[in-house]
Amino acid sequence: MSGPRSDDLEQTTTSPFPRLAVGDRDAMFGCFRVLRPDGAVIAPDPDLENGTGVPDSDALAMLKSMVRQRAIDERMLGLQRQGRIGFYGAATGQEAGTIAAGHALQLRDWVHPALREGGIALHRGYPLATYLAQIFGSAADTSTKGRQMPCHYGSKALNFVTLSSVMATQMPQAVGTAYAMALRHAAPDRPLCLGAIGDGATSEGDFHVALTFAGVMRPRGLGLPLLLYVQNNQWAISTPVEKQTAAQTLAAKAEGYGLVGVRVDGNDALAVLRVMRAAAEHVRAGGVPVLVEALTYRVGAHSTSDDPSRYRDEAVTRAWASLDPIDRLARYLVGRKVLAEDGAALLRARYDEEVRDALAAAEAVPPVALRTLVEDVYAQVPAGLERQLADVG
Ligand SMILES: Cc1ncc(C[n+]2csc(CCOP(=O)(O)OP(=O)(O)O)c2C)c(N)n1
Ligand SMILES: [Mg+2]
Repeated sequence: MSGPRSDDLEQTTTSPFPRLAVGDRDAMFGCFRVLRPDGAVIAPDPDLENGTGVPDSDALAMLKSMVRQRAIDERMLGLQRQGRIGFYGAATGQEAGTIAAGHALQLRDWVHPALREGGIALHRGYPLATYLAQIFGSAADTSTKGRQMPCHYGSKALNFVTLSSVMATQMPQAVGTAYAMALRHAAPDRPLCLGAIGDGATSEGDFHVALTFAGVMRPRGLGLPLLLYVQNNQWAISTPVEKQTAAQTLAAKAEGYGLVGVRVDGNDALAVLRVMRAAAEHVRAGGVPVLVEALTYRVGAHSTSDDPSRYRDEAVTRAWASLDPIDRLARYLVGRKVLAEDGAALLRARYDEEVRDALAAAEAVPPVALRTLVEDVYAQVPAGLERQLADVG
């Protein structure tokens, strides 16, 4: 495990489908990127809007959701430490990889998330009150009725499918959803499905099953409208990515299954958006599914049940934290005069207030009713269970 190297920061390519990096394993930035960490555009393209191909309205919308997500995540970590919630998995440092991937989608598209993609649901309009209710498992938890761990959001209206805790199970499910879209809709403008996964879960059998099916299922002779999205934050709890694979990159795995693989700087929202939009257009039209690896770093703990200082060098973490995706995008927008110097701080203050108010309301909602334990399971609740419910009042 090594930190980011300054000479690598200059590496770039202007193609949204770059050749995969085949250099040494330390060439961590052998991937598509648009912005330098200071927010400057690496290679402005005169043929593209703003030289980046990203309209200011898109960049600003992403920044807002990224700042909001960090405000929510930091508050949730604090709540867990106070014993007010049981568990939380934050996306701190991965906000670009999460929000920009979501921003590239349309509302008719489907999402099968992993642990850190709740921000995509929020970005699609999932109410903060419902998000908090799911975390509390309160009576207002319309997603999962208090039956799931926190961070297992779901919304039928938003085509956002509840995560199963068992790692990688969402990937074959995502292939199935994409297959359904291919059967129901005609190219070149089909709804697509995004299946998200972490680096560690790429070692699970389900990931490989999903890639096999993603390649060989070709209804009507076309590829599935499927984007497989790996947020490579370089850790799976205490296991580093080097222990998950001997491949040069995770994107490289795509080739062996007949898919397209792309590696992108996951801390660069503009780069992620560009790659995901290009990939989305490609798969809507019937091209082979695309596996996108977003290279980032888990700057925080795996979850509230983890202490990373016990197994990794936090100097590396600090180096990655200095490549903060929010700072990078905010500096770019300040440079474009779309955002004031203190714009990101003002947004943060606004979202802190929103979270505080939403939290006060969410904590006032009672827990999910005990009777819901047997609902949705039996047409006729067995007498023994009715007696038990009566016993506990
Ligand atoms: C099949 C299975 N094994 C183990 C776990 C416990 N577990 C939960 S998350 C996780 C690590 C996930 O790492 P990664 O896929 O890199 O995602 P990240 O948490 O880094 O976003 C593990 C081992 C699980 N949920 N399911
Ligand atoms: Mg990981």
